[in-house]
Amino acid sequence: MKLYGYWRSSAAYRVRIALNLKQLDCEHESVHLVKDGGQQHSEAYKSLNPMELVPTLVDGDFTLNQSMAILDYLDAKYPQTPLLPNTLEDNAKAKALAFDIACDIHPLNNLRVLQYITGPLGQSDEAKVAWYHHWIDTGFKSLEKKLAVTAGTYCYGDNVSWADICLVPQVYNAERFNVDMSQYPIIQAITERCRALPAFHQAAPEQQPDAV
Ligand SMILES: N[C@@H](CCC(=O)N[C@@H](CS)C(=O)NCC(=O)O)C(=O)O
Repeated sequence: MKLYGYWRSSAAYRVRIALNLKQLDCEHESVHLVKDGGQQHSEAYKSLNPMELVPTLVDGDFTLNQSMAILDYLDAKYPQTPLLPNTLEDNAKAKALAFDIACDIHPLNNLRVLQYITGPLGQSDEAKVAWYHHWIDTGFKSLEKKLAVTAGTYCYGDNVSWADICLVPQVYNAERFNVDMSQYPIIQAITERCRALPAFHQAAPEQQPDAV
């Protein structure tokens, strides 16, 4: 298997955590999201993933984008260390937490969105940072309320799930933008417990060979 990703990409970070939890061997190919105007826009990468976003997983002759679809694929193909609870309701609830982050928080603060704010929309860096903080705070405040009900050791009970796999990269991203994480004590505590696990630690951006 080969994963096209980038050290700082939250979505690629999710897949790296899942690969580590399942102890799967995978080659990593860096797609630099800033260099050369963004290598995700190169013809070579576009032929692999027309969405021009990372990650993309290649498994033999099978190519797949979308980190959550990749998690689903890995969970189905390699069922060791399941990444979701197995009862219907718990499974759906853990997925909903993951989608709160992956669908409703992450896309608003993606690189191309922030670049559009300061580029074509002509807004200042201060406005971009205000946008970032607003959407993180909106998302994390709501998430904190949900986690007060669902969390055990991790986001949903005492087993790592997709929710944790989405949470830790989102927190890493928020820290880069100097969000004060002490405002969200449950998120902060879960993140610390996840970071203590080797699968999360080894997937961290600063552990990647393309980290600068
Ligand atoms: N929903 C997609 C999101 C992918 C995504 O937004 N990737 C970001 C990095 S986290 C990216 O490639 N950004 C490049 C850009 O914005 O130009 C997924 O989960 O895979």
